Amino acid sequence: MDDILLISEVATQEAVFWFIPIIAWAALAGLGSAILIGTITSIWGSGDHLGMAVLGMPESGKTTWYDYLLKTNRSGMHTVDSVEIDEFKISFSDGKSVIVKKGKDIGGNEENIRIYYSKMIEDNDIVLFFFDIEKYLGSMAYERDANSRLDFIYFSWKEKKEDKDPSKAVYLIMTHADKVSNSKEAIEKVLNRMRGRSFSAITTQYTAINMVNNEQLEELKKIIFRDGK
Ligand SMILES: Nc1nc2c(ncn2[C@@H]2O[C@H](COP(=O)(O)OP(=O)(O)OP(=O)(O)O)[C@@H](O)[C@H]2O)c(=O)[nH]1
Ligand SMILES: [Mg+2]
Repeated sequence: MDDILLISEVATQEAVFWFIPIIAWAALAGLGSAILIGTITSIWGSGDHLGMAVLGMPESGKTTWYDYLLKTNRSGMHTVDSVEIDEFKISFSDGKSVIVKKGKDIGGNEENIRIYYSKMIEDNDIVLFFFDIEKYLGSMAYERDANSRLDFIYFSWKEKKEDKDPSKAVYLIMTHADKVSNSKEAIEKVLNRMRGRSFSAITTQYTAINMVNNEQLEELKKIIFRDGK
């Protein structure tokens, strides 16, 4: 995998500054496997309560993400319907913390779109949309399915949260980055395919990640939950 961090051209000045420490950290750590990052910026201050909607495709790493945050071990077992997740606290070594509100780990099956998406979007502050980058690039049916879910997310957000900018709240988590030979190219291909779509406004915050690599998970955790200022 590449050892570069990809910063989107649309990054704001502030976001670029925020990424400098991450790049330096990755360089220092000599990570040959640093995750690729778009303009993901954390907007959370210490002690904030955050509502996180974890949505996405089947077998895309949603439960793996919760497993990492909660130190549980449920991934790989197809989440049936949904599992309630109690409020939990994420603490960092410098004493800062974020409280993640009570939520749900839902299965990626299609029926769950109708059952849960709308309400979860309404109830939460951020949406993490998980999909397998290798499958997105390799299967038209998968690409179409992921796109229609993103379309649904974008329009639900606009409808329920008119005043809040979805481009700052939705994160594309492109998993299985270890399955593609060149993550940077793969991410560009995905973004190119998404450009011009109705939901393109929610494609500015993205990352490609190998979800079975704890260093990368830790990096993503910091990016999403840490106050970047
Ligand atoms: N190699 C690799 N495996 C991954 C990655 N992300 C998830 N997996 C594996 O993919 C399988 C499915 O992961 P889950 O976290 O259970 O997926 P999910 O999105 O919760 O799936 P459903 O609950 O069925 O919708 C597990 O065996 C994970 O270890 C990744 O980035 N790379
Ligand atoms: Mg699951």
